[in-house]
Amino acid sequence: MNEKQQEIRKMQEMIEKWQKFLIISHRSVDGDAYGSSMALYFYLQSIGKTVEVVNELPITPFFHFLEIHNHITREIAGKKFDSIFVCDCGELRLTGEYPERYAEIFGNTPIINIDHHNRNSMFGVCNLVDTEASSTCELVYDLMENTPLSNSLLEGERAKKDNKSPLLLLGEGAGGWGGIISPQIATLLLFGIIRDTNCFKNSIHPHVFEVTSKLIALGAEYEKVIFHSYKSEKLNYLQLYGHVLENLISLKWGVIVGWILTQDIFNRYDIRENELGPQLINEILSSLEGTDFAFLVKETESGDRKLSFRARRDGIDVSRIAQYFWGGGHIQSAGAYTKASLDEILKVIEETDVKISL
Ligand SMILES: [Mn+2]
Repeated sequence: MNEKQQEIRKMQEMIEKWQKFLIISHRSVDGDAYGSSMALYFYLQSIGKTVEVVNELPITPFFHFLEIHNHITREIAGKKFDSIFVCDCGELRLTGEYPERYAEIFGNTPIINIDHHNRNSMFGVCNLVDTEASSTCELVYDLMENTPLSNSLLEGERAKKDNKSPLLLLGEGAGGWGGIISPQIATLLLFGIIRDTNCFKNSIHPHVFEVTSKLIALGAEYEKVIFHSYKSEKLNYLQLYGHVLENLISLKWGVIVGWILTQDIFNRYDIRENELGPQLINEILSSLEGTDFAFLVKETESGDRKLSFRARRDGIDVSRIAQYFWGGGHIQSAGAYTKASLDEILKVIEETDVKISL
């Protein structure tokens, strides 16, 4: 049994033993964080557990098609949990203010850590961390697939459908406590994989396609995910893209490019800062010739700055730049919140590029 299988086994024992779970992911939630958290949420409910998902920021319209907004809470004061799942988070502090604000909960409750970031501080009592995985959703799938269905669920499914039901791809035959991957859960997991791989352009290995294939067999709504991710851009967003291309900041002869979006610009295009996802920076970076590193600075409504960094070439570790601003992320994709001035931000980006020897 390898290390990953051991952690999955440990996690299964914890899920079986405990009843009340809290699920949290990073503060600035992306598709993989929502996909993995909500898939776990519906899965744990299906096996009779009590579950809450918490996030301090309201869900943005981009995620509304997933129909998960009524299932996310912001308030956990005075509540008790047997265990906390932290999804898609390299460090506990990236979940936002909850660990500090509810120190009595976070300090006294065992944490289960599921993640694929390269800098994970292994803060859980159980750490399913695989830096080779495309996404946390892929790992959540691995957990579910390797958990046998309970006999009663298995029989119930057999009674409803014939033996060829795709549900029985999972956990066939072994008596246990596991639940079923419903089409809704499959859609959430597929969404996370598609978002984190930027539609199968990054972090690709054979297992990603195996998992994707099984999720589609289980009823994941592939077309719906693609439509909402890549085929439904609003005109004002495309006009903002036009502004961004016109006002590109080029450093080091175009090896580094970036954009600064102030509240004035968001107002001009009638877009709220938190509605603009990483799509913009990903798309431009992946199509520009000769550019290895892109950054985006967004001014938030409270006047802070939200930073996103993306690298395309091996050897550039943008998570180090994010860490300077107390953020985190992957080697090629990282972010941070900061009160630093624009001058300081640009200076750090320019200086860091020397250290990473562009
Ligand atoms: Mn992720």
